[in-house]
Amino acid sequence: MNVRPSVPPPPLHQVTHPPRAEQQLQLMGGFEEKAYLAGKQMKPGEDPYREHAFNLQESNRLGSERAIRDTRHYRCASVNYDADLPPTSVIITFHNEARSTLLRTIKSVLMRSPASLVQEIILIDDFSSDRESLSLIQMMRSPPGLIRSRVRGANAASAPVLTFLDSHCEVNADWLQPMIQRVKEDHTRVVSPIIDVISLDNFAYLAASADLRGGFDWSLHFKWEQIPIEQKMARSDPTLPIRTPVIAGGIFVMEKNWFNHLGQYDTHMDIWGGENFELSFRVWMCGGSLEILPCSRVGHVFRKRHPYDFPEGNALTYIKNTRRAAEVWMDEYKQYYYSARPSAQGKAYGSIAERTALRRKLNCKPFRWYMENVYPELRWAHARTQVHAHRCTHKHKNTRTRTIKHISGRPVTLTRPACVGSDVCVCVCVCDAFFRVISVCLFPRLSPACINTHNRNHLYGFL
Ligand SMILES: [Mn+2]
Repeated sequence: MNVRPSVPPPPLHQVTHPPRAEQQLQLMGGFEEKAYLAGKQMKPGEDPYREHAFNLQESNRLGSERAIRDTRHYRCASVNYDADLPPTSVIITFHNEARSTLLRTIKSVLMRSPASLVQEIILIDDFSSDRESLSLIQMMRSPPGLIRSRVRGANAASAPVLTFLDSHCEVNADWLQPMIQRVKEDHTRVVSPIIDVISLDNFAYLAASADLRGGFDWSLHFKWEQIPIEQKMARSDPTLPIRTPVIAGGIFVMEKNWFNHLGQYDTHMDIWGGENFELSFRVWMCGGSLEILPCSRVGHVFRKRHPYDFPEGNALTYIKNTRRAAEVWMDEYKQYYYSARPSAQGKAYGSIAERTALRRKLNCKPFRWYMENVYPELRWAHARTQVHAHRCTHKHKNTRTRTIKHISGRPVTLTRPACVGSDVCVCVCVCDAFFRVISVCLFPRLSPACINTHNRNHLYGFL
């Protein structure tokens, strides 16, 4: 998951949630928490960030239960949910997780979920080097990688709804009901909470903005972005769901049958990364939808580096996985991915035959439909990406035309009709969806013709 920009906590009334429902903690039976935590201690003088890329000393100091601020909009507290919501299996995959963060994740689920909704918590140990069993609710070891671990957990789940949760989280008040309600109303919805920020330094719980959704650029780099202004203006009720083109991927709720029907995950993806794009494209294009629910909040420790060992290196794994997503789902638009990530061209990505067969079987819509209906804003980003990524700027001096190497590898001739009269112009090629050069922009002098070109660029979200 990526770093989510946080905002200063709003001046809400300090509603905290002390441990409640003692009977839930009995689920943990005779679990010896003290012994478990004491079983792996930091060595004196050890760098507290070394092993987990967050401040382990702070995490250990906090204990397994703590009160956190209720970061929801105040109107969320008065939303009603059905009394007969279906139960869920909470699937937590972890890889070399610190014991204190993992335990806090589990206990926050037990403390802040209605007992009737949590049928089980399934812990999947994703090949950790700390092999001591937690002997908690249900625990399995898995072949390496987040993606395969999730599939393992989903296959083991006995409840009709799956809740995937990261292993360094703290769920907030009533986090589960809004998500299960939406899935109950329409089983094709895949929903996620607003992901609050737990500081990796001092473990402060910070409210994230409620105006963000998941987006990406053509290199398939995930980013949080503002909801488009028209949608924001149309939101009369802050408790309503936010449609999102992609989910961050670490925390979401989905019906189990729908998860299986849509083909679970692409298990030929390695370790970590890119699976959220593959899942998001698949959900949208094959008849479902993705939402962020503002009345559900889950805190997550956002880290700056991975604790995973990537056998092939972090970047190569990401490229292989995203290349698989692009090849299977992006149709002719995959060329933008390759132009934004030229190094992906030669990278082996394995066979995608099974996944393309799945796409045919499910009769999924083309990526063009996704672009037009789910993420039209990506087109705007597109021109910008190309120009920045490929430096097709060129000084024009006194020649009328100039041939440059285009991102597609083909030579492109830039003409400068608007440039007549200027001594020095910088020309920028901007390309449309089919790599046709659609304009040439000029600086620093803006003749009337140049201004037209400038406006045209503006139309494409460039400049
Ligand atoms: Mn995480």
